Amino acid sequence: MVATPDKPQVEETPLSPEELRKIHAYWRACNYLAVGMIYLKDNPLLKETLTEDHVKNRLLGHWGSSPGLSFIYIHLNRLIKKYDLDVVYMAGPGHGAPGILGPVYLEGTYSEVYPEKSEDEEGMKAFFKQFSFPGGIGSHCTPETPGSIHEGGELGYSLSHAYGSVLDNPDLITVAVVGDGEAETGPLATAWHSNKFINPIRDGAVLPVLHLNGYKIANPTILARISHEELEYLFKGYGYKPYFVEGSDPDLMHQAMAATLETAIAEIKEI
Ligand SMILES: Cc1ncc(C[n+]2csc(CCOP(=O)(O)OP(=O)(O)O)c2C)c(N)n1
Repeated sequence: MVATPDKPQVEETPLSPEELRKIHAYWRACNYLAVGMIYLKDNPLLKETLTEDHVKNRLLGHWGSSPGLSFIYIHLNRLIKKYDLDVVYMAGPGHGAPGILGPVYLEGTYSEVYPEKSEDEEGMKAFFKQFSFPGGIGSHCTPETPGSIHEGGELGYSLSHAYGSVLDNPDLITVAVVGDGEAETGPLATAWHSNKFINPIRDGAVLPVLHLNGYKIANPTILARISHEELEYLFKGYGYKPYFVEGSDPDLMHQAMAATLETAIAEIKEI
């Protein structure tokens, strides 16, 4: 079946109304944190009227990448809990770090490692201000990110690192989120073939998620401009079974993502 925007390929709706409400709220909280990290150095809860003094002078970090990265993070967490999975998240669109740091802060890990970035107003202010700020952290997932083993600053290596992580690691699933801009680098374009080195018994599995948000920063990407049909055949040619999750209605997209990930994880487990 060909997927069209808002008409997902996998049509089940596995989320109960309560799960859907909670997942959507969690995602919106992540998006708030992403905007806060990119723009704010003060007034983190917007309790005061916003003034220029609250806003960073130099803005970095990709807003256009961040909601997608959090969206995938949250949906993976649901399945990690449901099936007790061992999963590594490899984030390719590196400047989308706010989309990773947001959920890492919300789940409590960030404050555990950096107690001064506590889960209250003061901690949130410090958490926002440090992002891409002199003396703080970079605008991509730097080694300071708790649990980070992939430096997102130089594009091209997320998929090779993902395949490397599952070698001789049969119970691991590494989800590599590849930016459509990153996909245009030589190392990434070649790395799709790493599936040829994987032994289904001895090694774990890599689940690549191509983040087709259409742009590499502000320029159009090739993979987002070719037809679904061409894209599907390209990835079948590389040896993958592609699924499309595409649209703009959040409720439909949460259900579509939940259903598609369930399908992909079930297929991996069967293998
Ligand atoms: C090897 C390399 N070349 C160029 C850059 C500069 N750069 C940073 S982000 C980016 C675009 C990335 O596009 P995409 O992967 O689609 O991420 P998104 O636009 O969604 O943030 C580029 C070209 C880089 N970081 N590394």
